[in-house]
Amino acid sequence: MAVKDIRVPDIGDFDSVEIIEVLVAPGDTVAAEDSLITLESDKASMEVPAPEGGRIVDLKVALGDSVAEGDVIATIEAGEATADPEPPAAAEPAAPPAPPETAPAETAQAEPVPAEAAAAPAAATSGGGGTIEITVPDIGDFDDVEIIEVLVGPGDSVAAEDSLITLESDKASMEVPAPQAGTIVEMKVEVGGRVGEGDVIAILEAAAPAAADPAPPPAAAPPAPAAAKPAPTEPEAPRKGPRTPPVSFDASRVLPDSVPHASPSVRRFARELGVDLAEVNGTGRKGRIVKADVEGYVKGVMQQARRGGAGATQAPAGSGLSLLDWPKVDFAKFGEIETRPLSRIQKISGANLSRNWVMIPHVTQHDEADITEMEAFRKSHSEAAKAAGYKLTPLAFLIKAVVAALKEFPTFNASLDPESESLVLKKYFHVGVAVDTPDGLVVPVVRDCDQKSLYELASDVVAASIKARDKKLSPTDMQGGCFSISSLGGIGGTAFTPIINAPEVAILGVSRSVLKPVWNGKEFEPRLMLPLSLSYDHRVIDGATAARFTGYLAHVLGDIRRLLL
Ligand code: CAO
Repeated sequence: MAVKDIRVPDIGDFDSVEIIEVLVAPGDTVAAEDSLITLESDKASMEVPAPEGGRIVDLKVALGDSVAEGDVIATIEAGEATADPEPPAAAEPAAPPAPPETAPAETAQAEPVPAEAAAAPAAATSGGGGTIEITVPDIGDFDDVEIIEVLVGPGDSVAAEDSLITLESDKASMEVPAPQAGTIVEMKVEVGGRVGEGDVIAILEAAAPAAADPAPPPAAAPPAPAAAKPAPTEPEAPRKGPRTPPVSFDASRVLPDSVPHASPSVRRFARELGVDLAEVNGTGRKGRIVKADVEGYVKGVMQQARRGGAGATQAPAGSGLSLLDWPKVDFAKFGEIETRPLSRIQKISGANLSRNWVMIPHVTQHDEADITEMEAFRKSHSEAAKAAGYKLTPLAFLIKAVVAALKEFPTFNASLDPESESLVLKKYFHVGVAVDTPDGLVVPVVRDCDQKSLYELASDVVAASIKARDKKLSPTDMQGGCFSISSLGGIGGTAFTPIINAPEVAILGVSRSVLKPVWNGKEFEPRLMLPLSLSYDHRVIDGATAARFTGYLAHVLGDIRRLLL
């Protein structure tokens, strides 16, 4: 079977365009019109299709190469169904428009049309004033192309050559630039509409020509390649080159930052998957988005949704609910600064805290417990505790009370399992205690709290906090927790919102106890009140259960004899 060369077809008057994607490899079988490579300039991209079906024998180009019309990009062994020999370069590539019969390619090569003239969209003044109709210029032999982006709106000021809309066909995308500077008065098209050469896309109030403005006024402009609604039979006198290829193989123009660079096939692929390209990071050259970037984005979203469990959802693209990039600020511009690197603990706990805050729907229930009697009991035993070598603080009582509450409300001693979409209920009682260290926050776990005395719990907390501050905690010391307590009681405050320590489903924040006048039915009595702040995962626990949980905690802390029941 004959092996034929596949050549770059007529791509207009551009003789060096970069290959940004190679879509096939030797040995691949392709059908006629399958894309083989993607070419891209600053303003347009196009795919070069196979002129016929067959097997790719050899690739003659590589990613990053520059090619021009007639260059061999591959050799193909034509398949049986496509034995009809046809010159490869003439095989109607969908992307670059073929030159009209009146403008042979040789002429084009010899006398290229200046990019400015060739690429400029048609503009026609109406009534000789400053208002101009901007029309779709010569876009080759495409007469019904979809508008995929409208980049400006009424009232926007544009400079000459600023992109106004983006058109996309099956194989190419192209932008239509402003023929001159001015203010957009009206847009005549919208996303999803279809246009052909000569269609009016916008009305522009032309800016008064400045001395330095290189754009000549419309009347003095050289005849545009496509005047507004040109009669197809009229000769285009000054133009000798080919029909202008997709508006713009003009390297002088730059895409606005908001428009992601991607080939038409990648744009189509993203659209099919409902991916907003503005949210995808491009890893291709100059930040271009390639197919693998879109795949990676989708994979990331799926993994995130799975990790977040049954209730996790992804903010729909364009909803304004997705996370923005972190603001980059040059603080030194505003005054003196000092830069201090984050500690290892801060980096690790920061990542965990932000994941937990973003992925868990937190609600915080506030309550207070009357610990007047509990404190009297604690104080009466504090000397004995000190003599035994540890400190008996309210925290040991809180751990005891939490264990009792976890037994009463088992859904608080649980974790979500996103894989099986179920709740794992634990029969053990390991309580994490948040410890503030100079390097950051850590949460060692006190194990089997249901089997320990107050003294043992107090002793374990002291041992864990010493270990934490001496940086001696091992990863296992911080694993296996069922529920956490964050006590700021020794420091101060009236209430706060602790962040749940995933995969736990709740955390108790404790603030400083305060002596308050409490009405006992007959009179106000001074009582020592302990503020409780319970954050819970609303996917697992509802508000009524949370209120009962803190009520129960207050109940047992109000009379610690209940802990014996
Ligand atoms: N109300 C009033 N006083 C309280 C109290 C409360 N709720 N809790 C503790 N105190 C008292 C203690 O009795 C002790 O008083 P004395 O010195 O007179 O005996 C003093 O405050 C200091 O207590 P402590 O902080 O040394 O001990 P603790 O058992 O209460 O806490 C620990 C231990 C490790 C939890 C604590 O040192 C710590 O690191 N807390 C910070 C936790 C944190 O940063 N949480 C925020 C995380 S963000 O979610």
